[in-house]
Order: sequence, then C-alpha cells, then structure tokens
Amino acid sequence: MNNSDLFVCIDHVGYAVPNLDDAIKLHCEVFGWRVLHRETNEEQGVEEAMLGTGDQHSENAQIQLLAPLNPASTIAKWLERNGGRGGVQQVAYRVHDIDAVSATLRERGVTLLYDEPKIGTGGSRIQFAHPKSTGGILLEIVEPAQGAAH
Ligand code: CMX
Repeated sequence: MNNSDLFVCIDHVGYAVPNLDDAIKLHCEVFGWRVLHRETNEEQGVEEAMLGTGDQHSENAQIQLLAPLNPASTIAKWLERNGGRGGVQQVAYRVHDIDAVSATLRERGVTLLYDEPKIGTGGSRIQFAHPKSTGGILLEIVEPAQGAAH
C-alpha cells in the first residue's frame, strides 16, 4: 500500500431496507448475490446481512443490507426521511488501523461521530464520518476483526 493511502478498498456499500428477508430475496434471487453472514447489532439498532459474489477475494466489496430493529433505529429514521423506500445509506472504506486513520481524518477536519470506534459486523471496529464533512455521503470506516475472511 502506498504510504499516503488511508484506505485499503471499498469494504461494502450499505443499503437501508424496510424488511431484511424481502431484501435478501431480491438481491439473491434476482441479482444473484449470496448471503455470507447475517447478524443483529443491538447497539446500532439493525438487523443486517452481508452479501458477496464470485470468489470473494480479499478486496472484493460486499453489499450490506440494513433493516431497522426498532423505530428509534438510525435506519428507521433514514427510511422515514426517504418515504419508506430503501436506498444507499452508507459507503464503507476498509482500513488496517482505524485509530491511526481516525486521527488523520480528525486532523484534516473531518467530523467523526464516535469518540472511539464501536463494534460492527462480525466483530469489526467501525467509525463514521458525518455526511456534512464528506460532501453528503455517510462514510463508514471499518477495520475487520482479526482473522476475518477479508
Ligand atoms: N447519508 C447522507 N446524508 C445523510 C444520511 C445518510 N445516511 N443520514 C442523514 N443525512 C443527512 C440528512 O439528510 C440531513 O441533511 P440536511 O441537514 O441537509 O437536511 C443531515 O444529514 C442530518 O444530520 P443530523 O441531524 O446530524 O442527524 P440524523 O439524525 O439525520 O443522523 C447520522 C445522521 C449520520 C448522525 C446518523 O445516520 C448516524 O448516526 N449514522 C451512523 C450510525 C449508522 O448509520 N448505523 C447504522 C448502520 C450500522 C452498521 O453499518 O453497522
């Protein structure tokens, strides 16, 4: 990796969906993705599935389907603001060292949402940059768990 690179690759693109099973059906049966992993993340208020395709080499991006666990969920609010329809809620960049990358982004004036990274999919560590400091995109930064398939 080039020394000036902050990010390894696009880790995943996150879609907000009203219903996880319906969305899995659509993306797998119509678009041919397959479910790699499914979990509930209470802290983030989501029920989620990661979808993959092909051989899933280490830098293949995935699709993340995010359904709200309850009405207070960030995803419930996003869906409400978007007329109840699903859509792209976030783009996630993979990093090797989330603490170092977070410090660099803060130095460069990016607003990060959490003081410290939280736990995301499969035990990864995650942080978010507010859309107002990224040109309108909710940017997730993700450091995969040690030993994860990525
Ligand atoms: N993408 C782009 N813009 C977004 C956005 C999104 N996903 N969500 C909100 N915004 C915009 C709104 O349109 C609004 O813009 P205007 O002020 O121009 O109308 C602005 O951001 C609102 O910002 P806010 O009042 O600070 O906060 P919100 O209540 O809308 O929440 C955010 C926004 C980013 C703080 C919230 O979505 C959040 O905390 N996200 C991080 C956590 C998360 O997304 N968890 C679910 C996924 C978990 C996972 O990936 O594992």
